[in-house]
Amino acid sequence: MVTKDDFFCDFENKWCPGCGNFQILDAMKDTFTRMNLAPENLLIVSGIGQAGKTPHFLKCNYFHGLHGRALPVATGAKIADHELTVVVSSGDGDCYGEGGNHFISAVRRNIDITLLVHNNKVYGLTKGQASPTSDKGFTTKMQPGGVIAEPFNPLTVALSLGAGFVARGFSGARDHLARLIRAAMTHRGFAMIDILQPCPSFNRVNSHAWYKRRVVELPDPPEGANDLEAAFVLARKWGDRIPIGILYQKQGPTYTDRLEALRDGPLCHFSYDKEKVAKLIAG
Ligand SMILES: Cc1ncc(C[n+]2csc(CCOP(=O)(O)OP(=O)(O)O)c2C)c(N)n1
Repeated sequence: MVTKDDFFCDFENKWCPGCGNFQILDAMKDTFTRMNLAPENLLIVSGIGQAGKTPHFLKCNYFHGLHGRALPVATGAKIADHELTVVVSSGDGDCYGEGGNHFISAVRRNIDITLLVHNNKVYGLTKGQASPTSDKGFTTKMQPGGVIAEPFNPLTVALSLGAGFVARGFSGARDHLARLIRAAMTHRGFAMIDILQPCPSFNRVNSHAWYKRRVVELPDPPEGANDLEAAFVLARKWGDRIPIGILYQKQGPTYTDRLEALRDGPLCHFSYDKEKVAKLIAG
C-alpha cells in the first residue's frame, strides 16, 4: 500500500509563498498515492524553470534535463521501457516556447505519457519576462509597453494535431486537479493538462483571486468530451468564464503500440552485445 509519505523528500524548496506549484505538487502526490503507484514504477521528467524543479520535491525516479527538452527525454524513456509510468512536469515557457517543436511531435506521435504544464503565463525562474502564453498587453520589465504578439493557445494546437486527451486545470482547484491528473494518467496515449497557476511574484494580473472568480468546472465525468468542435469552443474560452476539466478525450493506438520492436516486451529487458555497442559508439 503506497502512502503520501513514500514520496516525501525534504529537499529545500524556494518557491515563493502563494505559488501555484505547491498545490500542483500536492495534487500529484495525492494522485500517485490514490493510484497506489510505487515511486520506483514512476518516472518524472522535467526541463528548466520553477516548474521544472517539481521532481526535486518528490522521492521517485526523475530526470531534470535541458530547457524545453523534457518531452524528447520522456519519449525515449517510454520507448526504452513502455511499462514505466512517465509524467512530464513543465512550465509554459519550457513546453510551449523553448520546447514548442517537441510539444508538436509528442502530440502527433501519441506517445503514452502525461504532460502537466504549470502555466503561470510568465517566465518565473528568469524573473518575469513574457512567455508564449502571456496575454496581449501584459507588461513586464522586458516588455514595458505590453506584449504585442497573440498568445499561444496550447489546447487548440493540441486539438488540431489530433491529441487524445486535452484538459485544462487550475492549481487553486486542488481536488479537481488531482482527479484530472488521475484521468490523464489512466488514459492510454498522450494526455495533456494545461494547469493555470498564479505566479505571485511576476504575474500580478492572473492571481489566485482572478482565477477563482472565473474558473468554471465542467461536468465530471465529462459530457460530450468526444465532440471536437465543442472542445475547440471550450479551449478558446478566456475572460469572464474559463472552463476547467476534460475538454476532449478519444482513444487511439499509441506510439509504442505501433513499434514492431516492442512486441516481445520492453527494450530495457533485452540482452545486448556490449562489444558491438562499444564499437558502434566508438565509430
Ligand atoms: C536554451 C535555454 N534558453 C533560455 C534559458 C533561460 N531560462 C531558464 S528558465 C527560463 C524560463 C522558464 O519559464 P517557464 O518554463 O515558464 O517556467 P517557470 O519558471 O515560470 O515555472 C529561461 C528562459 C535556458 N536555461 N536555456
